[in-house]
Amino acid sequence: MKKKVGIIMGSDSDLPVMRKAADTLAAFGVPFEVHIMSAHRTPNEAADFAKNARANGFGAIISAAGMAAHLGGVMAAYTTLPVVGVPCKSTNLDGMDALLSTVQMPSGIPVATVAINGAVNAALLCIEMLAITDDELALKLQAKRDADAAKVLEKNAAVEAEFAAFGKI
Ligand code: RP5
Repeated sequence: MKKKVGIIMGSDSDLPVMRKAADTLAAFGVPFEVHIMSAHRTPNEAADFAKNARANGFGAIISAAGMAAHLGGVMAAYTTLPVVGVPCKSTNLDGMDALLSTVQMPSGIPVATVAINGAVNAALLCIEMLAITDDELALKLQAKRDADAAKVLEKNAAVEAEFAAFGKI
């Protein structure tokens, strides 16, 4: 059976950012669940989810939180599944608070931290982890890379054509 990805966010205010992770997983046909679980408002639910995640068929967890963002660290403390942290941008410090809170984990309990609001990369990283043992998923990842590269090559051709004359002045 395919492994699921858990998208866990500290608040519904993180959902506009994290929808992109859900969309990315859906586009790759990766099963996922989305939950609001807060490390400080609903710590028991967050811990229970992480403790049981492996037995419940998850292969990786995305944790998204803003401000003093300790959700990733808490999830990682309760599971040996890989946890990918998304620092969410909030009002006062532009997400730097969440970035440092998420990325600066002490040795022993890793949280693989992506960019501020980096929901798409968080999903892609989880897909890459699942693709280690799923050749079909690996092919889909390569196809996306190829399609993205083709778009850049197309844009480059258009820009080069637009400015070609200036090289002959
Ligand atoms: C964090 O505090 C959440 O992850 C959210 O990013 C931030 C603010 O939460 P709300 O006050 O909007 O619920 O726990």
